[in-house]
Amino acid sequence: MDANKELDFLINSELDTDLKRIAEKVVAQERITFEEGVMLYEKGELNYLGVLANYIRERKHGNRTYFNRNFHIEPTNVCVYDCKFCSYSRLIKQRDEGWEMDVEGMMDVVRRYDNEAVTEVHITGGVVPKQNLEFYADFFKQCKAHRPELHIKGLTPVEYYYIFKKAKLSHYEGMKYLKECGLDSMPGGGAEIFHPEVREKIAHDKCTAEQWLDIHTQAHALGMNTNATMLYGHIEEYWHRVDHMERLRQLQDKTGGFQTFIPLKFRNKDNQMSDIPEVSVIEDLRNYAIARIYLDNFDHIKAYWAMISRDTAQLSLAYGVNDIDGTLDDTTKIYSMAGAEEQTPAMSTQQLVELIRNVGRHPIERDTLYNVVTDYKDVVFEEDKSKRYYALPVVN
Ligand code: V47
Ligand code: SF4
Repeated sequence: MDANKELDFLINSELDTDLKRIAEKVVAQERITFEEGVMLYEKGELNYLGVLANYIRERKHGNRTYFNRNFHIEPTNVCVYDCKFCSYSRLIKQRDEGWEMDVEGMMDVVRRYDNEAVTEVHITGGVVPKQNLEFYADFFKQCKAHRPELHIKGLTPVEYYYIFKKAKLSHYEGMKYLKECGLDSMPGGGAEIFHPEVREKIAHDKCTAEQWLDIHTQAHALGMNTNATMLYGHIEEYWHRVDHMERLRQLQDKTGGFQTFIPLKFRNKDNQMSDIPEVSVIEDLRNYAIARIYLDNFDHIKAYWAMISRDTAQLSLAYGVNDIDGTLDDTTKIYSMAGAEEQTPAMSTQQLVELIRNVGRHPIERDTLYNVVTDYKDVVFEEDKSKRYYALPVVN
């Protein structure tokens, strides 16, 4: 059944009147309210949410599903902050258990990819005093001088708030300076849950929601695109998730600078919240679907495969997701240290293409800004001509 027919079927079925009203709004492309967002979490069953989210996804993107070729640099895992969910960082007093790169060390990582067709370096990690404004300015300049076309998606408001304050620069001045040094865009980390009721319990000492949102606002004013995340499935209630998305939706209405929303599932290994059980895959899929429905002004919803596993990433493509992130090449430890299934996260282009094709979607390699690098719809990999493992026909 196609997405339109599925939705007609749903609306004409014996649905709860509130849920039917939301389905009608989705068809009419009307925005749902905060209360309706909470209602979706409380009453929306997986199949209902999947039909709505997939309808929106196919309306926006058809079957097109994006990935990129990227690698990460995590300049340090030592951190002045103490987020309760973080399995990755070591406090300054335990810094001998961690790593702290210098600019040359970061450039060594960049040079490792000199002969590979990567398009993006994603930089994120802990916060330490010596990795200050000039440290990153120096790295961005060297990186651009070495490989101008490599897109630098670097740091989050957590790092920026700290380094701009030390450098006595406003958020706008700091972002402008680093943009001039070569910064291209900002990943979505550090958002966690915005509402202070939760934020003060899980991330009490880092930037506030207002500071996070302001730094993104300044980046957008400078013409940069950025992403946004939400760390879900711990102590927050459903309405905190809707509040989080509401703040993003409002900022997006003003600036239009967000590209992608990335829900991040709380993983509970080796952190100060390890007693909290992880949510189920069903809840992950419901959450992707509600994000797709609620964030009507975000083009892309990403399932970060390194964090939720390849299988769930595949499933998510039927629940509103249209992007699964990139090759990674085992350059990030944030999730493996928190207990993710992928202990050495790396996928080749071919593996990503097959993962997407195997659920009948249309794989496209993108750059960070969603320009098409290679459309894999009809590409046959040499070594695979004899194999027939595509479960579903790939359509547009
Ligand atoms: O802000 C830390 C999260 C984020 C845990 O923009 C955890 O393309 C779950 O933001 N369980 C950093 N999550 C990663 C990030 C990201 C990842 C992929 C793509 C993009 C993008 C951004 O990781 C942190 C925090 O929310 N995190 N520890 C944990 N135990
Ligand atoms: Fe530091 Fe980021 Fe870990 Fe928080 S989540 S402790 S800011 S590395």
